[in-house]
Amino acid sequence: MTEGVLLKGYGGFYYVYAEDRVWDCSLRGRFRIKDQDFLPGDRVKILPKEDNKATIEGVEPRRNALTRPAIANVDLALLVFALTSPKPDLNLLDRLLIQVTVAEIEPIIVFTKLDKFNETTSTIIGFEEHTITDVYRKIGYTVFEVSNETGQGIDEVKLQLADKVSVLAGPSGSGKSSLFNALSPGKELKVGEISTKSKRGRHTTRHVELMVCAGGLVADTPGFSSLFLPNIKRAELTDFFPEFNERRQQCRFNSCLHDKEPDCAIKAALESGEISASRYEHYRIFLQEVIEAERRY
Ligand SMILES: Nc1nc2c(ncn2[C@@H]2O[C@H](COP(=O)(O)OP(=O)(O)OP(=O)(O)O)[C@@H](O)[C@H]2O)c(=O)[nH]1
Ligand SMILES: [Mg+2]
Ligand SMILES: [Zn+2]
Repeated sequence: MTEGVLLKGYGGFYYVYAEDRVWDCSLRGRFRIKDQDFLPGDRVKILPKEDNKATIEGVEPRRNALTRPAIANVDLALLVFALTSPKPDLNLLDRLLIQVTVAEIEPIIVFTKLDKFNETTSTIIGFEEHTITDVYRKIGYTVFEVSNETGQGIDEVKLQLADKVSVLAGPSGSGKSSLFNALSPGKELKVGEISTKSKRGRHTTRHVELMVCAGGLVADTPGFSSLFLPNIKRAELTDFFPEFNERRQQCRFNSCLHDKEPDCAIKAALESGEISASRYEHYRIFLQEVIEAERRY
């Protein structure tokens, strides 16, 4: 028996990476698990047969799992957003940061399309930050700016991936498949070029699939534009905003939710420009969502 990682599975066919190769697997007869009960990233036990064929004999409990994108046992999440177009949806980025942190997955933010980005035309975000990269670096997140076209910044991202299971997540058109191609020359995934002749639409990614890339396994995934917050309590929300968390001791009230309370250190930091307006706005939106979800239970 050999241990491996499920790369993808559909229609009764499973592809498992083990011993530096990909095995075509089927489920063992008595091992009755529906397709949707497996996720890419699942650790499975396989019994090799002839050639590269094998049967799946068992599956290990998951260390973590995401629903959007659907994948298990992830070490690293690359949150991919374009600097230019589509305009980066920072509400979605802040949601993704919460989702992966709850799942105990390390996030890395990758801003793409650096070749199209021109700082003089970009919006000034706060007093101290001039770009969204500044905002997230100041909080303490690891942020890369890359061009999938020119290759600028790609090597730095590549260094993060060895011996890990990583997932690319973000909105449609942000450049996830293009980033995968830039990280893994030779393996050309289809990207969203619109064919001007046929106008038959874009090559948008439809499946989650792990692939061997830069010394690790990386999953390209379909883009999405909305995401529910995970099940957290109102008092816990600050835990997922590191720049709020480090200041909360200075709020007058221990139970301060940094909303309408007086003498709030978070609101003071917002006014002095130390906390970004977009981060605070998203905190307020998420707070309302969390409170409404609490009421429903
Ligand atoms: N100029 C420039 N264009 C890029 C860059 N990255 C991606 N693109 C273009 O942006 C478009 C969308 O790229 P994709 O890689 O298909 O985006 P995606 O995130 O995989 O989209 P979905 O599969 O729909 O989720 C394509 O036309 C790419 O050529 C970049 O760094 N610079
Ligand atoms: Mg894609
Ligand atoms: Zn407060």
